[in-house]
Amino acid sequence: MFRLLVTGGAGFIGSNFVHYLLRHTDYHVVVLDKLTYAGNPASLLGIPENRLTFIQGDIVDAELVRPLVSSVDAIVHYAAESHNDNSLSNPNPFLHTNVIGTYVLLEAARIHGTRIHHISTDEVYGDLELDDPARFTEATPYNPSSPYSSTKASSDMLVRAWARSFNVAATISNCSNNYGPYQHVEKFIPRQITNILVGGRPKLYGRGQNVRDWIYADDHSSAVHAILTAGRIGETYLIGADGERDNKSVVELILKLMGRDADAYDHVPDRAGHDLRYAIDSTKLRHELGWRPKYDDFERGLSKTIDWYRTNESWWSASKFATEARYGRSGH
Ligand code: NAD
Ligand code: TDX
Repeated sequence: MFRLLVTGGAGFIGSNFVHYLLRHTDYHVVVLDKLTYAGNPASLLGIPENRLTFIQGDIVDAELVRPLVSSVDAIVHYAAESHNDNSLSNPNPFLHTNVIGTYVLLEAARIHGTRIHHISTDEVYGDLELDDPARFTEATPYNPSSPYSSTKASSDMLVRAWARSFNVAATISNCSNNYGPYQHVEKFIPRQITNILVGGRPKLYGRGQNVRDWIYADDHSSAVHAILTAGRIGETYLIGADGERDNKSVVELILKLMGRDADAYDHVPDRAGHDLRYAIDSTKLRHELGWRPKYDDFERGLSKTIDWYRTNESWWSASKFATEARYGRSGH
């Protein structure tokens, strides 16, 4: 049986990927996750023991990582500190996990000759003007803005260097903004949905003109699996589903789908250094690997996501209070 190490498998996108593998493959998945505030073992409930081994640990711990890597056929590396706002208040864990953690995994992959797929973000390319006809491609120069995106850019550079200098069998994917079940309530879409569910109001940074390119998490998973199994070693693939929307429209759509007035939200101060627009051109992935997103209707995906938060309050309620207290202290 193919054994796959998934780092960060108790986080949002990692857990969606583990559920995807359960439905579409017969792999045995080994999840390595530190269970930071962002990791939730409840996201992996329902996965049978014969398909999943869960190990709580830090990817920076080389003594733990090396034997684990020697016991698997491949690695998909999701573990990261992932929230821009947190990186502005304390960059330190971002350096630890995103940079040193990736280095430790690459060294283990080099020593054991293990295939590794590295999960990255479109934010490494910086941002685009609202009226720029261009979108990010694999050839766009790196230009990260935040402590988060600069540590993700650093990790991508390490992967490229280990592939070239040590022939590590690596691929990289840079994906746009994900939404769907199991996303932490600190992030934009679940924050607004759960604010409404607890009787509060959505919070829009600045004027809400910033554009994000939304993809349903399950489509990200199918793309990663396609790259893992058929991608060319040493290559980078951009993943996106042509889902550009400005934040104000997204808040208004959430309010409409939840039966509230379209203007029932608050404006809060803007994020420092706030990237204006991200947009992905995923032609390479689509042409080379035949990948297509399944959830190309944002309103349908958003309705499914709202339903999920409505029916899974026990999954998110414990972290809601602490998250809003943190936002309250930063004025957001
Ligand atoms: P998340 O914050 O929901 O989950 C991160 C997971 O990593 C958590 O389970 C956490 O416990 C674990 N983790 C953190 N530090 C660790 C460490 N030192 N050792 C082991 N585990 C550790 O993040 P996410 O949104 O699911 O993002 C996953 C990956 O996808 C990240 O690499 C992120 O950069 C990338 N990405 C995210 C998005 C998005 O829209 N969320 C878009 C593109 C790329
Ligand atoms: O309450 C909010 N109000 C608001 O207007 C929050 C939390 C966010 N925003 C805005 C900021 C962004 O323009 O919404 C947009 C999305 O914000 P986030 O969910 O924090 O995502 P973003 O900063 O775009 O980064 C996300 O996509 C790329 C992920 O968190 C990253 O991990 C990924 O790399």
